Amino acid sequence: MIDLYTVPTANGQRASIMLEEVELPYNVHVIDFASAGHQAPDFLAINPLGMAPALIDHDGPDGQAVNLFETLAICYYLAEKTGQLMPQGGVARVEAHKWAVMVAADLGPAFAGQYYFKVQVQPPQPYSVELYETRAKRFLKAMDDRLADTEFLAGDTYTIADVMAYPSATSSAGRMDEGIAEFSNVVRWVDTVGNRTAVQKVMAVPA
Ligand SMILES: N[C@@H](CCC(=O)N[C@@H](CS)C(=O)NCC(=O)O)C(=O)O
Repeated sequence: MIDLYTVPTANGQRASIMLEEVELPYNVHVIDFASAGHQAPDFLAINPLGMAPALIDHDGPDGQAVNLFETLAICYYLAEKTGQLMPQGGVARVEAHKWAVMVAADLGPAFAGQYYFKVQVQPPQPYSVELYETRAKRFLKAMDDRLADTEFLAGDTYTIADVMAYPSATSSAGRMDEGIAEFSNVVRWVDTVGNRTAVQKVMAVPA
């Protein structure tokens, strides 16, 4: 059994979509940020960074329990554990790595900055919002160009790269005034990915 510790944000959605896709049973524990649940000693024992999502797999390698944090590490782990959503070799595997890391290292952090200066800080800081939204759009443009040539980010098949990117292109990009309208290939891909049962189940949970 897996225990998932999460919040209904883009990062939480990535972990939940991955768990739904690979069809492993899991319990959900929502971290209460308002009461600093992410800084509580019992949660820091699972994720010493004090961030959600995190999980415990009580049936990890060699039957031992393992704790995991960092959304991308969670996706890689579940892909390896189940043999799903990560091509075993070839160009598609390289592409899946590349685009999944792009979300974790570039697109996700750009939207995290945008969220901080547009939603969390009062009053919002337009200069900083523009800085982060300009960065996010640069990365969305790269995705758009890629998706002009391929159905999914890694190529012909749906992979962890799509799981990582979908919440950014929907939940996070929804905070931009024009959304993703200018990225027509991303719009087409959002439609395709958004029709998956696992994705619909997760995205129905209010964020
Ligand atoms: N790089 C981390 C980022 C996780 C993250 O920023 N989580 C937010 C919630 S969406 C959080 O826990 N923030 C609390 C904090 O930074 O103190 C990941 O990919 O899991």
